[in-house]
Amino acid sequence: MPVSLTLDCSGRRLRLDRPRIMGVLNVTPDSFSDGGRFLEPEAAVAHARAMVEAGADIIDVGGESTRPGSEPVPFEEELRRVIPVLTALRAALPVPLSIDTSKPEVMRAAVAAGAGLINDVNGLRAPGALAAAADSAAAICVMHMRGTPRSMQREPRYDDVLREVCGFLAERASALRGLGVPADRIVLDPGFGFGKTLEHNVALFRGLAELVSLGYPVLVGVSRKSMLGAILGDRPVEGRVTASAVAAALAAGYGARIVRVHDVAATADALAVQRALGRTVGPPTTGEG
Ligand code: 7PM
Repeated sequence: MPVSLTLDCSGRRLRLDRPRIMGVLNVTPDSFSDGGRFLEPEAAVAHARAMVEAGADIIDVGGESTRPGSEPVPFEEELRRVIPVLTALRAALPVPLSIDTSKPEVMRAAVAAGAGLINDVNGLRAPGALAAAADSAAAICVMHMRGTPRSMQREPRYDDVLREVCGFLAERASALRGLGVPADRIVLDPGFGFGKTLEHNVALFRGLAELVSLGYPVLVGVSRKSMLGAILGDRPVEGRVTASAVAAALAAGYGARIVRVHDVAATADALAVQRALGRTVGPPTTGEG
């Protein structure tokens, strides 16, 4: 099987020979993690710059809250939030930028403004999203979510969560490949916390190697999530930094190639220790062959 050590982000190659850090930059007014402090482009750039200095390899810009139960934001509002920030980041920072969106209009405008990665928590299920992503030159992270942010935590049920999530992601990757997207533009993400109970999240995390074996780079986002709060006995979000860093290192040990995190410095330390002392993870593979 041919091996791709890089992710093609609109012609800019991100090496995946070691796990990479995606720093989260929320530009929503209601984000649970930052309280919407980064709505102004200058504040957003300052925060992103600090994340890059702490070791972030990608900055993920999100303008729509995906909080469980949240209402969708009209695309015009999402554009108003993210485009000025992407434009400012593009001019200020050397790293690839990611756009966290499910809307085809936002994907196209964000890519035109310099985003090199489309991060869709809805797995490209919105009408037009698959085509918008495929038509771009950007890398695409396809995430699994059961239902919609509004409905996803209503009694999630699976017969076999690992099989269902891997099956969904494999099908989405095939759909992209069928539209001409090469394997080195595709990333898969099991979507921790999106329509999953703690038990489902644990089964997915412990089964990450199975998702990795599909042959695409895997992204893991567990930073500050309630599954970590639950493991620590209902620990509030401010007390989840250490758990998030440990989980990032464990994910890397299972073969994840990108970790999406809020606390970049702690994650960088955890990944450095994993790399020095943890089990060796082989090169990432493409889905080719
Ligand atoms: C409220 C609830 C606000 C949940 C934010 C969140 C992921 C993501 C998010 C992920 C990928 C968060 C989530 N999570 N994109 N976007 N993977 N690819 O905790 O796990 O940041 S939003």
